[in-house]
Amino acid sequence: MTSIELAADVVQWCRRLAACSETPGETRRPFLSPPMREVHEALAGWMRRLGMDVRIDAAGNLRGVYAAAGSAPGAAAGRRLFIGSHLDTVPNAGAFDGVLGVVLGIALVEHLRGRRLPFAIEVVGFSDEEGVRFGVPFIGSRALTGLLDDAVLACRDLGGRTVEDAIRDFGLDPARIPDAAAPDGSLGYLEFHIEQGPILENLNLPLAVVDAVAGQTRADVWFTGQAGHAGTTPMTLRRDGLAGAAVWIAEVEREAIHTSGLVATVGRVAVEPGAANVIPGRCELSLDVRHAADDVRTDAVGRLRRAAEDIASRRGLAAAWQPRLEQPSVRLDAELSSLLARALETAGFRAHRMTSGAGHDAMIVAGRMPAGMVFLRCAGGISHHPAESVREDDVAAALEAGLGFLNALERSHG
Ligand code: HGY
Ligand code: MN
Ligand code: MN
Repeated sequence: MTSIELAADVVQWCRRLAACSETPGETRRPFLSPPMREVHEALAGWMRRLGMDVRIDAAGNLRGVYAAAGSAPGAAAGRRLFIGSHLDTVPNAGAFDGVLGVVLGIALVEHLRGRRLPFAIEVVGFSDEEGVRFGVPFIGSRALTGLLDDAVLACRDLGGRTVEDAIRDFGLDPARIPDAAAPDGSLGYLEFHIEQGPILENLNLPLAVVDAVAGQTRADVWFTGQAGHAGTTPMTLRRDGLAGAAVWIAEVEREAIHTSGLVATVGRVAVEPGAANVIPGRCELSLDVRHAADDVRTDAVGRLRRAAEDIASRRGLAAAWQPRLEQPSVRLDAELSSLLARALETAGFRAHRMTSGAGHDAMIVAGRMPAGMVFLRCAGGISHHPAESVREDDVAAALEAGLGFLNALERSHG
């Protein structure tokens, strides 16, 4: 198949897998949810047809190994290149965030047309990057890097199940999590991902090489006051948890607008008891703060935490703060990124270099092996939304650049 024919296949695969969802009519596929099994079965079938050894590791990651030249398929070859991304999604997701990187990895193996390289290729579909079900992201890539610890395994979802329970519920054995770690001496990790922003579209470029991934802080914040009758309680005697939270949300937005390069989001609000004629006694919020420079981000988070306490004390409320994630910004591997940039240019594409505002598994895997990323343009920069889409010619560009990258790696490791 030509790269444009294979690209059409890739887009079709992503759109087909988008139907694997907990919710009919939208794409919603959290960590180890039933539709994840459908995705595993569909992709495993394609991988096996390409002669790959396929398994699901104890963290629910889909793992397919395309053996190196001169070694029997299935041989445990330490030297391998990982290519992958995540298979979980946010609620009401698009069809390409995460999945595209896994499908492109398998398509690149198909693009080799049976040719074996001096290193194995392991395509990995991570079980959780978004953190939607347990409030803690990167469960799959933490397992690959040996960082899936008891604190994460003990996190509970809204139904009270822990991560460990969910692994067992899926038919996996948490005791085998150490076997999920990448072997020492891995060559590196490559992640293709949609940009999830408007830069490439504005530059009219199909691809970019990602130099760094912005750090992020995630936390849950509570404002607790006193529920009461909406009709009989004078305004001066209220301790309204939601009203206090609303003042703080406006402060979160003001802080981000006035701090250059900072983005801050309150994406989830839960009000108790949640009835129209009851003054809200309690309000729980999520906070997500990102910046390329860690000190700018942590200073801003500190100011927002103090603001929550000040607002609460002025209103007779109690403020509580539960950190969920402190992820420093990560510079990706310079050598791998240069090799990727040369592969893009050899394939005829300008190698724009950029920082990612979105978090990615590459920022976790970078702690264990050299990691690199290639962004693909996405229409309108839209993501985390059903309107998410990529162009087939940009996917073909990624395949051509990816094949060039593999050939360059073959020359340097032949
Ligand atoms: O939230 C993020 O940055 C990514 O989409 N998980
Ligand atoms: Mn995402
Ligand atoms: Mn993603």
